[in-house]
Amino acid sequence: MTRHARGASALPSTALPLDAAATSETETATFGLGCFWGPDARLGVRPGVVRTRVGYAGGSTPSPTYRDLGDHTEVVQVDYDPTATSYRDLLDWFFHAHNPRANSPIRQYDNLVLWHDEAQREAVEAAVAEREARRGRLTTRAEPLDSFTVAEHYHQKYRLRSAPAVFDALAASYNDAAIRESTVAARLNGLVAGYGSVALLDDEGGEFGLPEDLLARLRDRLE
Ligand code: MHO
Repeated sequence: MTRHARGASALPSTALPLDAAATSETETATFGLGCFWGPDARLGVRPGVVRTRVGYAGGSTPSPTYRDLGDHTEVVQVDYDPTATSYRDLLDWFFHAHNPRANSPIRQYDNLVLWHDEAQREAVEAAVAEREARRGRLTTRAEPLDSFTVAEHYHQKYRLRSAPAVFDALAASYNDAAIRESTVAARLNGLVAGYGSVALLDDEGGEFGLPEDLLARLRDRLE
C-alpha cells in the first residue's frame, strides 16, 4: 500500500490539536462520484479518514484545470488510517454512494474508482465481480491511477468555503494549502453541509481548536 506523509508538511507548526495529532501513517484512495464538492464533504466526516483533497484524474491530458479538464474526471482523494478503516470499507461506501449501473453522460462527472496498487486492484476487481455476479454488468469505471492533479484552492473544502463564519475561523490559522490537507477542515467541510454526527463532534470537536460558540452552532445544525 502507498504510505506517505504528503499532507503533514502543508500544516504550520502551530497546527490545530486534531491536525497536530493526525497520523502520517496513511494509505490513499481515489474516487470519482460526480461533482467533487459533495463527496469531499461526505468523506471528510467518515471515521478513519484523515485528509481529503479534490482533483482531476482518469485521463491523459497534461496539466488539467477546472476550465480545461481534457479527458479527466473530477475525483476526491482520501488519506485514511488503515488501523481505523479499510480500503474495503471505503469501496463499500463508494458503491453505496452511486448507482453503478448508470454512469454519467459527461466524463467530467463519471463514477470512477482508481486503484493505487496491486492490493487495491484486487479489492476493486473483487468488489466489481461480486456485484456483477448478483445483478449484471456495472458501468462504473475501474482503472489504475495514473496521474492525479490537485484542483484549484477554491474547489478544496468547497462547502466549508461557503460557510464564512467557520471558514474564517480556520483561515485565521491556516493558508489554502493547509486547509486542503487539514483533518479539522475535512471534518468541518462535512459538518457545515449537514453530514457527520453529534458523536463525531463529541469525540473530536474539543480538538478542532475552534471557539465554543462555533461548535455549538455546528451541533445545532446537526440536531
Ligand atoms: N456548480 C457546478 C458543479 C461544479 S463541480 C465542481 C454545477 O452545479 O453544475 O463540477
